[in-house]
Amino acid sequence: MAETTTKTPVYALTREERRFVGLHLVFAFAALTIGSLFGPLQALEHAGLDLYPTLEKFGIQSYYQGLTLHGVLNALVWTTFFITGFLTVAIIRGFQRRLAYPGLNQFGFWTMVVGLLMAAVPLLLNKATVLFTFYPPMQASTWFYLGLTLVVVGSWIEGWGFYATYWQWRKDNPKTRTPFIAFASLITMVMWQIATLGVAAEILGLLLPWSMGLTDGIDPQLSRTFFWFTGHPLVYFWLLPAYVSWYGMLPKQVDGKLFSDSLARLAFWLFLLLSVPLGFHHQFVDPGVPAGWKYVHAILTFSVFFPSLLTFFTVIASLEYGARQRGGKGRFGWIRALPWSNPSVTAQLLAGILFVFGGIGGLANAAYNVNLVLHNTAWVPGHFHLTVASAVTLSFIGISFWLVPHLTHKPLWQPKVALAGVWTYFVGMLIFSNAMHTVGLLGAPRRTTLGLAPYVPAEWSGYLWRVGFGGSLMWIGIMATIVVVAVTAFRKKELPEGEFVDVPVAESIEDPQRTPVWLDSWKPWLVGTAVLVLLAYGPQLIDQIFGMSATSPRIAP
Ligand code: HAS
Ligand code: CU
Repeated sequence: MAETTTKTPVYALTREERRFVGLHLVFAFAALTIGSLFGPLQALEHAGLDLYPTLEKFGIQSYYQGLTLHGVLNALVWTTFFITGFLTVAIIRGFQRRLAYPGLNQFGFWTMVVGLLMAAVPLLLNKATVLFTFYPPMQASTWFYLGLTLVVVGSWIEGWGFYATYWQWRKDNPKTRTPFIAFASLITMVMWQIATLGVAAEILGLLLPWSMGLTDGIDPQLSRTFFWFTGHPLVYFWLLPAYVSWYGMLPKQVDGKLFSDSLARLAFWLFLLLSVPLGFHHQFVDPGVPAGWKYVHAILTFSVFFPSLLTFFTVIASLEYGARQRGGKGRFGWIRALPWSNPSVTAQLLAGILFVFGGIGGLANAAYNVNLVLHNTAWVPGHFHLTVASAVTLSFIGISFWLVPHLTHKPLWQPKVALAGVWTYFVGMLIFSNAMHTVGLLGAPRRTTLGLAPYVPAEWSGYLWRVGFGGSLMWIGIMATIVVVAVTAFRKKELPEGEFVDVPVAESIEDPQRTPVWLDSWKPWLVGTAVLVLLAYGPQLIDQIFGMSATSPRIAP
């Protein structure tokens, strides 16, 4: 069985709310479908089979245009649309009340859509082939920057709608602990709104005027500093919604309970505190950032490792609790008692397993001297496919396996195909990411066509072949899951009259009311976050802004 149905949902979303969230998923899955098409093309190119020339008649003019579409659609669009939709469900179901201003949330969503369309045109016309990090002095069309800005602003507006809903709920429930899934969603949104101040400054202050011809040159160093102010916490904006599910929903799906409400809340507060002030770990090789500041950000990066360790412990303890309720025995034997036949659960378990490797690789990245060896090599995409393309994307796919039946009142189509899809993706990812890490250590650069390059040493070829093979398997796996989700959404068959798929909301073993008040109050954490961000970034931002040298000429595709 793929999803548990119930006769009386605790709190049901209205038809309009379901439709509204569903629209988010339509855009999210459309982006994932198109974005994923380029994955195997890049992987096969590395293996020596370059299919890009055949795409020229469809307007895709280069490997780099394909890579840009892949990164922007998968890493930016799929995630942001899925997350805003999923968090809307978590807010409504968590607070068990309607959105305070549904019109505001709708306005936010349509702003995102307009932004997406605005950015899509230059992307498809090869006028924004600047990869998903859009580093200057590569220059994209003004419409690309404007579009991205609108997507971010739209997501902020949806966030304001969440805050208003929280304030209404708080007025009615002054003494109750914030329901966990809503609480964690709010922190995710607040973190995102602080984080995106960097890219807002970069686009509005530097890139837009430059692309409009109002300024002659650009300062790549300052742009990169602004970009990574956002770019690092962006990865936690992707990760935290998966954590909302791992802590707040997955335990329920395995017949268990959240092991510790306090630890779960502490992990989310630590992410608010520590996500932003460590972007220099992406700039270890930048000559314009002094070594001392790189050191500070490296230390802070090792600190943000801890909330993920807390998560590792708490989530596995919750899973074990559930598995033992289901009759699981033995030190590790309980793992077999988890409901592996449920594709939603399996997708998230496999996401977690891959994330163990992704997390360890992250630590290697964060060590300055090791980073000098792996920076800008294939190791880095190896790392982020285990994180954003595994921990995050596989979790979102798993969530969709109950969320789409929840929204449409239709049973999941072919749970077995769904299972086969997530396992295929998992195996493909193991092969692909392992090969990318290793060939990266051997010196293979990232973001470069490799297959036909004359300098490729013979020792890379076995790994590059595995990149191609693993990447193709991943594509087959992800397509199978997308087909399952799409057929479920548009099939005729409905659930039996009076049955629903409820949002799985896990109870906690300890009563949340006993969780200390400081783990449910915003002020100390917000003040702490502001202070830490100012300390870690303030002096460098002042230095770089006052020392700005906007002299770099543009490179346009
Ligand atoms: Fe990273 C580069 C450091 C996490 C994404 N990262 C990237 C880039 C991306 C990315 C996209 O310090 C490339 C950007 C670009 O284009 O240039 N990263 C880290 C560290 C962590 C980390 C220390 N990264 C992520 C996450 C991402 C992500 C999460 C996306 C979602 N990363 C770096 C650094 C670079 C970098 C440098 C720059 C590299 C360079 O030179 O360019 C940590 O947060 C990781 C902590 C994670 C763990 C894992 C805990 C495990 C858990 C699983 C539990 C298991 C379960 C399963 C539930 C410690 C929680 C149980 C199953 C059963 C069956 C029982
Ligand atoms: Cu980072």
